[in-house]
Amino acid sequence: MKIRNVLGMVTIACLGLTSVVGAEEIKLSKEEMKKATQVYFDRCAGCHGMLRKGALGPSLEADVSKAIGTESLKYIINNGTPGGMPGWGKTGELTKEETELMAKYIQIKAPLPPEKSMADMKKSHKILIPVKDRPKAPEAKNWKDYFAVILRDVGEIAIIDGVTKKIVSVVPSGFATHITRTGASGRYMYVIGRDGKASMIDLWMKVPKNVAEIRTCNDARAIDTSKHPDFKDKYAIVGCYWPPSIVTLEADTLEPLKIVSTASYTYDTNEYTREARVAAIIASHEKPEWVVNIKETGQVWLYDYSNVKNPKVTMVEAERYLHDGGWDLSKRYFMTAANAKNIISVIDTKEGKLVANIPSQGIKPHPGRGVNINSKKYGPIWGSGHIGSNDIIFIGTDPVNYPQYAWKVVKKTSLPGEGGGNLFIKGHPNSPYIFADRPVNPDRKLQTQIYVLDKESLEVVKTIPIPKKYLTPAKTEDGKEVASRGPVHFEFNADGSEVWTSIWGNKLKASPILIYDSKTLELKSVIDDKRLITPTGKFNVTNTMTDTY
Ligand code: DHE
Repeated sequence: MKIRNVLGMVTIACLGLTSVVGAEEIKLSKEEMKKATQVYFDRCAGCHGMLRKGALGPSLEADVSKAIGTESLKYIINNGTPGGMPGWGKTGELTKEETELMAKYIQIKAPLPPEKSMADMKKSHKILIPVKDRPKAPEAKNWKDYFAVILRDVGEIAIIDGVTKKIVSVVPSGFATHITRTGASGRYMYVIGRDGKASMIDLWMKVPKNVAEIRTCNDARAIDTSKHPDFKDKYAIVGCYWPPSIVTLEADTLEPLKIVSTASYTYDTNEYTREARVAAIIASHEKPEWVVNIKETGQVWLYDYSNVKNPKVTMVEAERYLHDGGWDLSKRYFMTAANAKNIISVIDTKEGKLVANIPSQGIKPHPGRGVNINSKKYGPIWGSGHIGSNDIIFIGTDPVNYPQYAWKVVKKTSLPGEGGGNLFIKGHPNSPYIFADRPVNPDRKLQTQIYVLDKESLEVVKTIPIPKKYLTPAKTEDGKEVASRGPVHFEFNADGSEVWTSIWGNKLKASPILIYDSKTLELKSVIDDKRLITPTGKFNVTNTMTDTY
């Protein structure tokens, strides 16, 4: 495998790729390249970028990786880092051979991923059940309290009745399915896979099924719908990582209508960025607008869809690299994390401008949608956790009645123990508590607890360890025993009396959903079913359609 160092240059051969560095030559066969490209897409591209320029994770461009070297890269890929990089070897997701392969692959120049046109997209479009053949009225009583649960590693969605706790159907979706969102009326659950496959499930059916699907792009994370009263359930939007673009679709058939490229210039240094990925999208309830985070350029686009073929876009300069975020309590301000800069950007969607870039006082803020509280002391506040540190922060969001707190961190509290690893925090107006997870903290004890914060004191008042019997270990293909990661993500039922979390297990074994009373904090029920493979995100119909968190 090794040949002498020549010039430190990268050569691309037709049967594989070669990179010559220092005394080491990296050569991968065509099969190895194919495998590594897929693994990179599945596990690495989300944080480091398809072109490996970095975002949530650092740059992995070939020269950077070469400077680190194969042995150190293997160590990092296997064990992870305290900053939030998962230990892919330790968690059993990558074998020893795959770990070594990836350590080599990232020292070779990133291959350019394929582009996609409207014609490509149309080829994949399927109306599985035409609108006229769908139910005219709901066929199930509790559909507004259904939960869509992502079964990540098998690319499926479990639809679970929030009242009976029964799985009413399991529906196929895209690869490594990421999130779901509802339309304004809640009838359809829209699903996005990491492979850009969008699908829609009709929740009015007795046994909910997919009624339409389309492959919008090669890599995506976000989907939403038009929520303005005049455009209720009219359009859907997919935000793509690759090709970086916004795709607008008909909401009842997923017929594609428009593609807009987001490749653009960074807001601050004005460098051209081909990989300007679409991160969070949120629909305004008051304007015919989607609020769209363009990760690498640091712009938030206010995308007016009222003239869908000729959209208007207000490009608000915010900060890099934009990731996730959600509404404040009034649903006027979009609170979003520029996570690599440790900033929360606040966008006023009424005025169409940036209000503030607030230092988050922690490392890598990661709010999901965040959490809203109407605090006696500070008025309406919004909160976020961090991946890279144990800080939970709360920001004042009412500049009229509480101007002294507006756009300031009014409270910073710490999760117990060292390190971050929090991914999601969730609340509901009817619960006195908010709930935080920590699935990517390297410490086993900290990883497998639920953190409960009191809404008034904003302090952690309880930690709930997950009973061992729900953290069932699984055996990987190479015989290694790996334990489930801890609980990930929370969602409330429609009336806020229960909070659901799921155990993020290995794909070789099913993992349960645990349901707690949101006031007494007692474990009320457990949904344990062999179909629940890698349950991650959970989306209640009522809370998703009303943006309650
Ligand atoms: Fe997510 C939200 C991107 C990994 C579960 N995730 C988001 C959003 C983005 C994003 C941009 C906001 C969408 C929106 O609101 O429109 N996620 C990414 C990544 O790029 C990343 C870091 C790496 C990757 O390769 O994909 C990533 N995400 C994960 C996971 O590994 C999680 C934990 C498990 C999984 O199923 O994939 C995960 N992400 C989620 C969930 C949400 C989410 C559950 C929605 C939170 C909510 O409450 O609304």
